[in-house]
Amino acid sequence: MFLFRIKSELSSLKVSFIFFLPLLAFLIKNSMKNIVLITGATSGIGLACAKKFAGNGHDLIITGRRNDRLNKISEQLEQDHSVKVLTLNFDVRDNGAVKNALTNLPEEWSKIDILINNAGLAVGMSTVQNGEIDDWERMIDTNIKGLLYVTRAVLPGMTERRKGHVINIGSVAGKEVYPFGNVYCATKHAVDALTKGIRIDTVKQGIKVTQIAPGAVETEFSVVRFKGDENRAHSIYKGFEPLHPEDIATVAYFATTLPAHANINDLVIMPTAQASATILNKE
Ligand code: NDP
Ligand code: 8X3
Repeated sequence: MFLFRIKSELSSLKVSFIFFLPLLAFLIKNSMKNIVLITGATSGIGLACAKKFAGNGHDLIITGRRNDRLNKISEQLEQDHSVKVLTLNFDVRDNGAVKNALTNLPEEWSKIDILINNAGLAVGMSTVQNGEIDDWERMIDTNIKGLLYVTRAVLPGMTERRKGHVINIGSVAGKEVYPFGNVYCATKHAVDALTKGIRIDTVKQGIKVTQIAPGAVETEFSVVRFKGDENRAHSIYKGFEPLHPEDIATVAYFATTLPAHANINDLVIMPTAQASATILNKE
């Protein structure tokens, strides 16, 4: 009789275990779910980050100017990873559009945990004496002012909740200056400085602020820099294996998995074949 009772209690425990386990797993997974805002997620590093974070179960807000791409990417990510994706179509250079999109978010999207400031570009390569003013303005407005506009819109929510992680995509160009890189290098040096400044400004609220500074990554970056000249763009990556955008996504994701007390301040990542901005072991 006693044995029978133990047996039946064990089997009911087994039933409730089987019943509750998936529920428990669901609750744990949801409590660890973050809302990750990635700017410039329509290609390259931003897109790779979107895939990485979605693949790890996080909900995403993805932004960019090419709305057709945003819609396709969001559909695919929701289908592949059962996460929620919100697309926001704006130009980071337009502070009105940035504010409108990011300060009027639906309640369920308003608590952004991780901001990846990735949208950016280089346009042209020339000396300052021969430089195109319009190219300079595009770089300065996107890489510096755009990053600031987005951060200004998102950061108050993080500091209020005393929780958040800002990851700025800098560059080796923010660590060194190379020939014909002048203005692009200046914008990435600004990202380097702003990363340090934002960390100082939010240290009391416990906000994590990280810069990831990559060397050569094969994306649409050089096609944009050389204004659509695909041959010139592809020639940049010939003779060595460049980084893949997924490599940057891997380290960005890793930075977000450290415990609350640990932060990566600055991470420089280059292809193994690259020793500095200008020294490459090309075959
Ligand atoms: P891509 O050209 O592939 O991606 C750039 C992304 O930025 C696109 O999604 C683009 O979206 C977005 N973007 C550009 N301008 C704007 C704008 N005005 N408003 C909104 N979104 C914008 O290049 P990468 O992935 O390589 O570049 C991502 C970041 O990485 C940049 O900050 C770049 O400086 C940095 N970086 C790149 C390296 C490389 O070697 N590739 C190395 C080091 C750093 P859309 O056109 O749809 O608006
Ligand atoms: C992109 C890498 O070396 O072209 O930031 O500046 S580099």
